[in-house]
Amino acid sequence: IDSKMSRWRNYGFGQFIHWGLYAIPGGHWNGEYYGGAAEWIRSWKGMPNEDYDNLYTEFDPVDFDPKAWAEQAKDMGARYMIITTKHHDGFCLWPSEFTDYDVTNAPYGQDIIGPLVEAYDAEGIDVYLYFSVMDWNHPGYRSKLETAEDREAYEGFKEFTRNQLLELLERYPSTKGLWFDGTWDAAWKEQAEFADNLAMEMREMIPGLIIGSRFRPDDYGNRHFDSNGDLMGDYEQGWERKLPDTYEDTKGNDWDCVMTVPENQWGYHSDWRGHVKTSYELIEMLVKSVSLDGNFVMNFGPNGQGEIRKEERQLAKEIGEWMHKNQ
Ligand code: JFZ
Repeated sequence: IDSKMSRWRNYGFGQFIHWGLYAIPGGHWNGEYYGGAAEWIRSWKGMPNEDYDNLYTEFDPVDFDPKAWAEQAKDMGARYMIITTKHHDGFCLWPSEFTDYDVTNAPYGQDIIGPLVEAYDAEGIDVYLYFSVMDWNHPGYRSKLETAEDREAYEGFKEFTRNQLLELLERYPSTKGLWFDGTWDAAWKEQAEFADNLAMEMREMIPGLIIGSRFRPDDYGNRHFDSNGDLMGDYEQGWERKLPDTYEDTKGNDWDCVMTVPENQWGYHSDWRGHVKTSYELIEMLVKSVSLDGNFVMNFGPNGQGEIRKEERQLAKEIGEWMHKNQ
């Protein structure tokens, strides 16, 4: 057992944070309610892309308090945190040299990721970067490669993806791991060799870097294992809003389960409908995850002002009390 995975195995509990431009509309546009996941509102036909793509001009989270977030995570008992550096919309929460679509061009005008990393590092909570390969903002991005032109454009997009990932690791060298997303497209499935080389480069930059199984392309729905049945990454990212039933289901691999508080919202939605999980339900899932040698990761979706909603703060408090009582 290598030491980096013994670090992973000691987490048990983690915090996910989905934060980006989608927090501003919070699941509504022009008074209309959008019932899909709030962070997917750009793909909703009720919201014109131009409107979404201009939301960055309103990104000014004056209440963002990284120290308070990190203290809350510490009190809750989280040992690692995953932050959306860039979701599918392509908006970057760090100043990226490779696009203008980032925090520096928003009214807020400052890096979000750096202060978060610093605050969580100070609390002794490991930081993982969420990164969506799929990028709705990049002109070279394609879901499929159908023409010679597509292929050429996509080469530029691959270079951009590589640049951004290396940039993130260079800027935030205390990063412990990566949580990948948006790798299900046909175009990415052809990039196995590129992904392998890039993974090697990233591991050279940060020895011990823990990379999730969603980076390496494979068939959607079963993208975690290669043809020999081996896991394509350091841990399996397949347990999303669901838990394995038995240890056999985990195939003995390292894994994490990422979980929303309401039914399907990751980003901030101002109107949660349907069942909202209680602290008891979340604790039960945490205990089950740990009993099956996995990590349980609870999601938070701060609002457009940078505030964590009171429902989530209350759950964090209740889970924290249980953690302290039982440690
Ligand atoms: C993805 C994102 O589309 C979503 O917005 C959120 O960030 C979530 C954590 O990840 O959604 C997925 C990705 C993969 C599966 C399900 C939802 N899957 O493999 O079942």
